[in-house]
Amino acid sequence: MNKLTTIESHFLQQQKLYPEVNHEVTDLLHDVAFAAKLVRREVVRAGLADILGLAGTTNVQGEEVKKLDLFANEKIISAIGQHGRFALMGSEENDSVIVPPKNDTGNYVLLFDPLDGSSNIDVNVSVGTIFSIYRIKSDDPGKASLDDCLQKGAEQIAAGYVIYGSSVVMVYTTGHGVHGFTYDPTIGEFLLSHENIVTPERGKYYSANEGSWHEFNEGTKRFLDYLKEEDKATGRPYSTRYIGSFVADFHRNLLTGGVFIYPATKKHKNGKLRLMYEANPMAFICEQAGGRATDGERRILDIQPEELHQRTPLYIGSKHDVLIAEEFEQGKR
Ligand code: AHM
Ligand code: MG
Repeated sequence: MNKLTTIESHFLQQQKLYPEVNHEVTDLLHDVAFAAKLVRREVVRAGLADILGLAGTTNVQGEEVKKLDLFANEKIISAIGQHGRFALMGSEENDSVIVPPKNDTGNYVLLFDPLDGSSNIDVNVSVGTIFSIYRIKSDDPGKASLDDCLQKGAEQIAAGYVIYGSSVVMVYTTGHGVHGFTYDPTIGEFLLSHENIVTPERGKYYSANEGSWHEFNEGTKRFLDYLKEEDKATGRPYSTRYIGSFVADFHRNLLTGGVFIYPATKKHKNGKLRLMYEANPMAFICEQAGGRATDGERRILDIQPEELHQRTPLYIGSKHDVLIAEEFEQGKR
């Protein structure tokens, strides 16, 4: 039988191998994995909301039923915030930075999207939690400010996501490869299932919301047309796969190879996805797995953020495919 590796023992292995992955960092990751278990517990029961009480109403026990994304947000803030390891937190669900209790002891900042793709929950489609960790710039956690949150993605010390799908998988990186763990509900542990994920150099899938065709610019349209042309030498046509849940689309493309695009459109002039909560953590993971992530011109991880909820166009996935997307976006093809 294979030796089982829990996520906690994997964190400790990383701690032994890499000096910058110190016990503070592994404690933070441990907190995130724990919070993910709490969110999972509710997500897998989402279909029961109709029976136990619709969101916004009271359930049979007379308790108020919260919308799952708000529930996930509150759980993550309370489960992680209470340990005093983070000076500040930022969530896609909160307009401004969150100051956790005991914030004067934490040297780190946590940015997260508690339940990405939450509009898919009612139809039983996979959703996910995405997170990103930075070290504060000053030596005094009590003085941490918005500036400590607005760091370039290249400064992340760890990032990851949890996908609540047919199984629950947590994927993370500390800058030393990308590792995936599948949750075993019988023992309540995430177990190593995808060691050192390497994404294919070139994929066979593309993921884009082509319903927005008339809102795309000419470069995006030409790129999508190119992917659909037949050319055996370059493996075209590619197949379309679009779930509309970023974590799920990203996770599939990471494992099988492919390119996900959410470009600037007439409706979403700066793209739809958030730089700090979605693009940066996934770009860090993607690059660590050998892929590429840009806004069509710039490396995502090099963008200096100006505000917490900033949006960005996003081209992410297999290196070769993202490079071609950029050439179309830049009018070179
Ligand atoms: P949300 O933050 O409102 O959940 O939106 C993010 C989601 C992503 O999960 C997904 O990639 C994208 O929106 C889909 O957008 P669209 O429906 O425009 O294709
Ligand atoms: Mg989101």
